[in-house]
This record gives sequence, structure tokens and C-alpha cells, in this order.
Amino acid sequence: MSATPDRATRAGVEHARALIGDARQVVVLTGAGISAESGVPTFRGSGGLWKEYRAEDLATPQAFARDPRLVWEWYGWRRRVVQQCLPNAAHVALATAARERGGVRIVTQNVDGLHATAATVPQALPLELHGSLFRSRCTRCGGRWDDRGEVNAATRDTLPMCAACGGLARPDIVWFGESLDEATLAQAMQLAAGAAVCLVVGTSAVVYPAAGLAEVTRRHGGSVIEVNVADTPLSGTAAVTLRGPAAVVVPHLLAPASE
Ligand code: BJW
Ligand code: ZN
Repeated sequence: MSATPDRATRAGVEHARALIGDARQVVVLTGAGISAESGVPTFRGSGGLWKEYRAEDLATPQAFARDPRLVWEWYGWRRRVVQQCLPNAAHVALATAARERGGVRIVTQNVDGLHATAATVPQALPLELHGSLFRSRCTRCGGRWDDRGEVNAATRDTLPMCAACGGLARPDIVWFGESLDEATLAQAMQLAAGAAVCLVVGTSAVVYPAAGLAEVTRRHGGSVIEVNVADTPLSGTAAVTLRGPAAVVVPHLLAPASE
């Protein structure tokens, strides 16, 4: 969508605004696309991380067991990239809606922390389904801690370690084949089931169980609104599909009626 949406898009935006306006509860499911305009690389599609790197080599427990240095080197680079990025207009519009309108909860697959940076009140903090780039976890004692530090992956001995037990640390991220935190997922499912609208922003909707949240809302009688620059498996069943960049479309959807 350009800055001046065409008629079809305007009708879609108005339909979506009406659905959101009428909804007591809105759950927002976000993916890497919402942070694209902040400069955070997405995973799939042209320019995505999985075009250059293999998920099997970097984002599985087997990869970490095989070569923790390689995996930490990649996460150290990702931390440095994301630390240069700021929330964009979509993150800010969602945080503002969560603060001012009430009944809006954000569930994110992203590990970049940008929703949390944009949040000014606790209800705007997201549920983070896949963990955080800025948290580490001990592979021995399971302790977790905030970690924004530079990663020195020169040798195995310089890798991040647990201050409590000296065990090897790992990124506190949910890799392929690993279970999501049970309580976080249960809360997300409950939000999706109780929402009149599931607003899905910038996800390819292929990674489960996150992608299933929109279907949970639909099965409970709610509507799905999708914002994405491309088609996804959700596009066909969504009540409204809006093609355009999140930082342009999302603020249009959530601006108060008088604007
Ligand atoms: C814009 C835009 C703009 C661009 N504006 N839009 C077969 C074998 C083994 C496992 C499975 C299997 N089948 C299913 C599974 C389960 C698996 C899974 O779903 N795999 C599928 C890929 C097939 N899921 C899991 O393993 C999960 N665990 C689990 O299910 O446990 C139980 C179980 C275990 C074992 C077997 C079966 C079940 C865990 C999933 C963890 C995902 N982790 C990652 C993190 C990686 C590393 C890291 O970040 O450091 O999470 S993978 C990666 O994908 C990351 C993301 O959160 C996730 C989703 O990606 P997302 O956000 O959708 O990004 P993209 O890049 O895919 O899409 C961006 C979108 O934005 C695109 O649509 C663009 O068009 C759009 N866009 N610019 C708006 N400006
Ligand atoms: Zn430990």
C-alpha cells in the first residue's frame, strides 16, 4: 500500500477498522515482517536469513550441541544488528492501542525485543513465543538472565557462561524441534480463543504452533485480519487481507476514528 491507498485497499482498511472497533478483545500475532522496516532481517523470502544460512546449522539443539561456537557467533551478530534497530510506526501504533484502547494484547514470534522497547505500559508488553535474543539460559542448571553483551566466540572457553554454576550458556530462543514455554503458549491460546479479532502482521504463518493461533480465533467465531506484503497460507481464509508494509498499514488500522 502506498501512502495513498487505492479504493480496494481503502475499503479493506475500513472493513478492518470496523471489525477492530467493534471488538472487545483483539489479539495481535506478529512475525518478522513487522520489524522489516526497522532494519531487522526476516527469515524467509528474498533477503531472508534462511537464504544465506541453513536453519539446521544454526537454529536447532543439534546444531548447538555440534558447534556451539558457530551458533553463538551467529547470535552475537544478530544481537549487534538488532541493537542498531528502533521500533517503527507499526510497533508504536500497537503499543499505543494496547495502552489507550484496552483489550489489545500482542503475541509475537519475534526475538528482537522491539515490541517491548515500544511499550510504555505493562499491558503493551508482548508474549514472546520464541524467546529473546537478549536473554541467555544455562544448559546445565536452566537459569535464565538478561544478556545484551558482546559475544566472544573465539574459543569454546570464551563463550557466555552461567554465573551461578559455570555451565555453558545458550541463547534463550526456541529452536526448531523444541517446545515453546507451556505457560506462555497456553496464555496465547487463551487470548486467541477469546478474541473477536486476530490481527496477524508480517508472518509467513508456516511455523507452528504460532501460526495456529489465527485458526483458534476463527474456530471460536472471531475474524482474522492479515497485514502482509505477500500471500500466506492464511490469506485465503482471512476476513480481510491487506497487502502493504506493516509500518504504513497498521497505523491506518489503529488510528482513532477522528484522525
Ligand atoms: C512484511 C514486511 C513488511 C516482509 N510488512 N509484512 C516437521 C519436522 C520437524 C518439526 C516440524 C515439522 N512440521 C512442523 C514442525 C514443527 C515446527 C514447524 O512449524 N516447522 C515448520 C517450518 C514446518 N515447529 C517447531 O519446531 C516449534 N516447536 C514445536 O512445534 O514443538 C513441538 C514439536 C517438536 C518436534 C516436532 C514436532 C513438534 C518451534 C518453532 C521455533 C521457531 N523458531 C524460530 C527461531 C529461529 C532462530 C532465531 O530467531 O534465532 O522462530 S524459526 C523462525 O520462524 C523464527 C520465527 O519466529 C519463525 C516465524 O517466522 P516469521 O516471523 O513468520 O518470519 P518469516 O521470515 O517467515 O516471514 C516474514 C513475513 O513478513 C513474510 O510473510 C513476508 O511477506 C512478510 N513481510 N516484510 C509486512 N514490511
Ligand atoms: Zn547454570
